[in-house]
Amino acid sequence: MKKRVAVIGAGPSGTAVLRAFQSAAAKGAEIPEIVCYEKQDDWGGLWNYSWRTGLDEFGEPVHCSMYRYLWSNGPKECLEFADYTFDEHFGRPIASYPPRAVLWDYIKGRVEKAGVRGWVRFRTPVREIEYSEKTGKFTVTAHDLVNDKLGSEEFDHVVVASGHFSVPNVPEFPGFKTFNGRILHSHDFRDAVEFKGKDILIIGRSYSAEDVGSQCYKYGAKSITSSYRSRPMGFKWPANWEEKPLLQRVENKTAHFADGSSKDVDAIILCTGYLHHFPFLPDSLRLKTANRMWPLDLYRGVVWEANPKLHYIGMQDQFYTFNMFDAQAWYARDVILGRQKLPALEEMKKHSAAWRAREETLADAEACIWFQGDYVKELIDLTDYPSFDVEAVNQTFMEWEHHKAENIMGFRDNAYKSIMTGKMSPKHHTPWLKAMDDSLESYLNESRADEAAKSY
Ligand code: FAD
Ligand code: NA7
Repeated sequence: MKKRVAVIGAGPSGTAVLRAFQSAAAKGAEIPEIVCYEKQDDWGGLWNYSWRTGLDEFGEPVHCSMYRYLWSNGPKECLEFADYTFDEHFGRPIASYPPRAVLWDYIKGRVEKAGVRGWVRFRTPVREIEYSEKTGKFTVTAHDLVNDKLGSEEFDHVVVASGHFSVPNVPEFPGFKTFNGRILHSHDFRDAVEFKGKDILIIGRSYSAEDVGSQCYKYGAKSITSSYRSRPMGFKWPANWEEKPLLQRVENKTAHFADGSSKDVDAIILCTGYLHHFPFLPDSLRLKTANRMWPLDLYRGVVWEANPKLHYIGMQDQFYTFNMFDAQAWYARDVILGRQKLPALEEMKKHSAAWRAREETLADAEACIWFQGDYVKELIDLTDYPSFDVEAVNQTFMEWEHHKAENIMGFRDNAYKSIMTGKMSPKHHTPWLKAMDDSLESYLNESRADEAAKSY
């Protein structure tokens, strides 16, 4: 009987797995039957925007953590698929920091071309996975939400690609119960216009804090105060943005900080990150980790060491995204197809420990980027994923970091060269701070591009 593989999630990681198997089949390989379970009604993962927060129409936790007006926070040249370029998708070079809708279109374009939509069961969250030592198979139980039916099926392999930026980490600070305004997590942030004219307090110092605060600034917040636990973000913020050490307590509308200062605020947005959350997995199969560059227990960042028939894609903290998920997916595919031989458990653990030891020496974002670049290189060298110049991607990340340090509200106005095609991307027709419309149509509007080229 044909082997069966279950893929959990059809976001960028899960669709990378689908494309990996399809590309092997297109080259004549015999591939297993693939069933991809996806709880949303379309593919693309976080890039598939929903206005909903909390629970959806079926009572399921809403996966979406993205918001209106979200533009890529890194250059698209760093995430480009090596087997499907932006030029191929859009028919011409486009600017470097596309809004969410544009990247969603790109992600979908590759798998639509591959013709694998039929492998996905939409609106079907996985509820439980069990492994039987006796049969050597997994039983996957999933809920067909539309027909309200639970069903179980057996699989030889499972690939977990359910993401880890969806279940919020929500700390409580003293006095939250007395706060007179709205307290929300960035997972539930949707439209910055809600905060126009308001004094906003942001907790956190990472990508969500930086970008949610920038959105609020762009759409007219009166002031932004961001409060950090470890160290400030340190960008050259606009005049109405202040960084403060950690929030100590809240009394009614007043927030008190560790340096003794205070500020009256209308809303508090917790940009305090996310939990790796896999309620469908038993202890023996469940990855338990903080958001970091090298989670343990995964050989080559992918294979569950304690049971190598189980794989995880995209579980690391991310500088590299889409093309790293591809590198992982191609590797997982080759392990499943028997093209990659796995060493003994002790060897796998030694290999992971070496990466972890290096991870612990990483001092800053630049070091993390080179680390992750080396990891991506290790994987692409092992498979037939089209090779690309990882060092050139790292260099583009370095330029991005410098552009942010120069001008945090203007870094998205820069353009970079595609590593995959060698072509320079055009500048966008409108500076990011003035571009209020985040639709695909507006972004790709060439007549506006001509106008802007004259005035840039
Ligand atoms: P996800 O995109 O989260 O997809 C996981 C999929 O699994 C979802 O479709 C979900 O519905 C499904 N799923 C979950 N549980 C189940 C279940 N039990 N059963 C069935 N299906 C399930 N990356 C960038 O490269 N550039 C950016 O600008 C950028 N901005 C970001 C902004 C925000 C606010 C966030 C939160 C993340 C951002 N990222 C960005 C990182 C993002 O994690 C990746 O781009 C990418 O979406 C990760 O893909 P994934 O498939 O691993 O996870
Ligand atoms: P991250 O990158 O995991 O960052 C979480 C942030 O939350 C980080 O700055 C933490 O502070 C902070 N944090 C967590 N708990 C607390 C408490 N209790 N008090 C104060 N601060 C806290 O998550 P993001 O949401 O920013 O980014 C996730 C993805 O979304 C990323 O890929 C982006 O592209 C978009 P610390 O730094 O440890 O001081």
